[in-house]
Amino acid sequence: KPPVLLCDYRAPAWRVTDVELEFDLDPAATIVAARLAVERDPSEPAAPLRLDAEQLELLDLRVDGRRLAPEEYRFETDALTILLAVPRARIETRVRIAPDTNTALQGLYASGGGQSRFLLTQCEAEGFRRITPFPDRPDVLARYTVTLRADKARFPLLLANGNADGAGDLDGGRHWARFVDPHPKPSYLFALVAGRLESIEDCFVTAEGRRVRLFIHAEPDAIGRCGWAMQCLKMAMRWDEERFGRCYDLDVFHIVATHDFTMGAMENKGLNVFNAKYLLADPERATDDGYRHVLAVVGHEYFHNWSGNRVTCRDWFQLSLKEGLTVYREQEFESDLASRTLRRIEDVRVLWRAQFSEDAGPLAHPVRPDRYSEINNFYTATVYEKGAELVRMLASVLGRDGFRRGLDRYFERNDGRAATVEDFLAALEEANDVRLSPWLAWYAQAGTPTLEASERYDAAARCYELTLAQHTAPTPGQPRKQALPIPVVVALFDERGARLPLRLDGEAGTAERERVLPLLTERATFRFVDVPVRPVASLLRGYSAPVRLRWNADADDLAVQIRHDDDGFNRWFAADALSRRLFAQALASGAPDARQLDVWTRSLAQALADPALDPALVAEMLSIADAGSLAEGLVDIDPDAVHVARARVETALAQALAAPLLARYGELSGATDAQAVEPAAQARRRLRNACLAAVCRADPAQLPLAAAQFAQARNLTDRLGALSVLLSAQAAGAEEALDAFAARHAGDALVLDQWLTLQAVQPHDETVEHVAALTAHPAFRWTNPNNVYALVGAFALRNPRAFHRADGAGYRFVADAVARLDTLTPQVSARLATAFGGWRRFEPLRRALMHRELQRLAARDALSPDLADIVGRSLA
Ligand code: HT7
Ligand code: ZN
Repeated sequence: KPPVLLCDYRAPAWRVTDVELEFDLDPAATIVAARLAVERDPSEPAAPLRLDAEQLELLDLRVDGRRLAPEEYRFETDALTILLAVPRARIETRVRIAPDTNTALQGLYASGGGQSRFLLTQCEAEGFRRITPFPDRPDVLARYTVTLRADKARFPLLLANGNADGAGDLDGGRHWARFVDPHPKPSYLFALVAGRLESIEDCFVTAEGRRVRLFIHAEPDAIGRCGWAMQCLKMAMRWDEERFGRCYDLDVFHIVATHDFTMGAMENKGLNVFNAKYLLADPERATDDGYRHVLAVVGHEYFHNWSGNRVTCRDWFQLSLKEGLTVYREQEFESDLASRTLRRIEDVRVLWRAQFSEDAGPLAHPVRPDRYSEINNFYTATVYEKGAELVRMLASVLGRDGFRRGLDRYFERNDGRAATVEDFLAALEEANDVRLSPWLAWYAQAGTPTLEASERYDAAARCYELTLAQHTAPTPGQPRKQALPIPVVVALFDERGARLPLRLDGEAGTAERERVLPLLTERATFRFVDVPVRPVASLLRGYSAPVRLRWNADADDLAVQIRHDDDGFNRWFAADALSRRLFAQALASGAPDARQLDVWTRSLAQALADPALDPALVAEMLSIADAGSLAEGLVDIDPDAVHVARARVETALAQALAAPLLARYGELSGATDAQAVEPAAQARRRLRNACLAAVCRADPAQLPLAAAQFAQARNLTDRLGALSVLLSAQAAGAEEALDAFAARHAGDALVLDQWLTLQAVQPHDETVEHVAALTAHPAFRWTNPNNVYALVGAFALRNPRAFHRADGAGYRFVADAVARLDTLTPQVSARLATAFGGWRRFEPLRRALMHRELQRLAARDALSPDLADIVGRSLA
């Protein structure tokens, strides 16, 4: 189908003010009756009423009570168009849909099995049109009243958005429930759930005095694992009040868990639906990362109540307006409640791995794309992660209070409206009396800017000059790039880590510990005066802009930063920069430079020995970037060579630090908090597992330590950490450990997904055959997106060595999986196909093999629009 263009946006010709929906729920055949109050925009006197409609069987159609004759409407594969001469009307439709056979997981579908099979919806982005004919676009906001009817024994729980407005019994063992949502909303926020679920309840009193009933609903075997999520929800509600002044606005808030979901969760008004993976947690069955993800995702969906629901997007081009802003709010939430430094490191790792590589390939697009063929393919790292970085930059430029003022203005101005990026910037501008229009270029321009830094110190003049230059390489459809505003946060230190003044030539002194250098043009030189000694510059502190920093800093200077920088993120950033340099040397000449290797390992030895340093930060410093991230920016990539060079650097570190790593492992093993989940306990486990991995890498004779940890583990983090070491070393007993793990966790889908992933990411020659065999395991179903991502997704996107096996077996396996999934869940198939997106950056043999698989996919009959879009753009 032809792409949708941002420049073609037109306000809707018809508005819907009120919607009444009645559902007769049945998994095989559900009847949906809709009554829409529609009003014509007076400036569109000739426009017919176009209602999106997909996969619906139309049973009845009336306007103002009169059944329409065939010549008065058109019912096509994607729309119901009605020719209306009046300025307003009441449209009534009745359609039939089949939730049971809906494996696309968009619209109304069924989840779970047996007794607890239940019905639920997923409408973002364009799923509502698979439920009822409707102008399914985010700028049509309406008030909804929803009545659900179903068999009471099979579906005792009935839920829809908003406050409950009556319920009762019906003949034939059926019952009904009605819900009224007082807040006008776009159709993508509609939701219903019906089934036999169990519930936990709590309560929250908002700062405005509203008493809100909180519920989490899950299948019977899962309800016992929802306590942590409930705590997270209450923390999120309080935090949004305190940090951003945002209160909840209904009398009830529901969360429902499902194992059948294509994404993480969905922020439907007052009725969030969660992938069980991001809701369930207990010490036996969730890792520390799992606990933190629940905190982050529960927060994220809750924060959407304002950034997305109360103020929504005018069109899908503005997706980052809600997603980038909400990811930023989620990041701040976790940073305030747990470790700011750790969250920042993790976010930057994701940005580099997922977003920079997206920006470097054929799927590159701006944070606000200007065209799309299939909107589902734009829920990307660029829209989410880079979008959050843009909000972060704006927040740093305006300062904490200024940003809060601006955001208050944005919510106040746009409450109940569908807004644009321009509305967001205008509110920030007005509240702070600044000009932010240059920032629009960040939203419109794809590609990762490279920031080149060079320095010169003049001892006689006590002057330090820092020159910054930016450049962005062309991306598809954008051959020429403009300079962007880049806030570069800097601090200067002497070689013992004491701060040096930050006075720029011509300025009065400043006592600030760091300052922002605004790079607004292609190149600028900043001249610091009164600098008594050659400084060590700490650049881009806290990762103040999403750029690729090119700076040939002296290795000893990086060591000073690793030891002394008071920005934890930049300590890690310096360690990471040094490890990347060693990797590049190993790749180019077979071995890292001995002196720089020594500088690096000695700095990390000091970090390891420092009892005052957060163990989680030390663990991150010891964990060098994954192969995908290291290869980012390379051309003619040979994945085997990348693997070998990375392994050399990793082994060199492990061997140099073998004794202190073993000692620290021993110290941390004495901890008595195996089941504690607070950040300090998690940090200790993180470091302990990093030490174990390195110790066993340095000396396989230490593998019994891993076997012992596996046998004695009292939490999932330690058990999986040990199993991972045994598998990657292909240790004797690894197979038995795998089997023991599967037996212990039999029947627990989420834990078995981690078991599948652990096997899928092993960089061994035979992994592809092993993964293919695992698709026949009872724990794996092709129709379950969590299973598919855990096994096939992990293999394709997180195991470059095996995916890129030189005989092309990895590519064939993934392309076959993509083809198979396309007939089931196109969204998942399209996402997996992005594994081929970087094909042009590989050495000729791999390039040809990947290209062939893309062509094989392109040649298939009846590709879904989702997959056709990814394959088409990848080949263009
Ligand atoms: N806003 C939600 C997006 C989402 C989604 C999009 C397309 C297809 C299925 C989906 N499930 C959820 C998730 C979020 O960012 O909060
Ligand atoms: Zn979101």
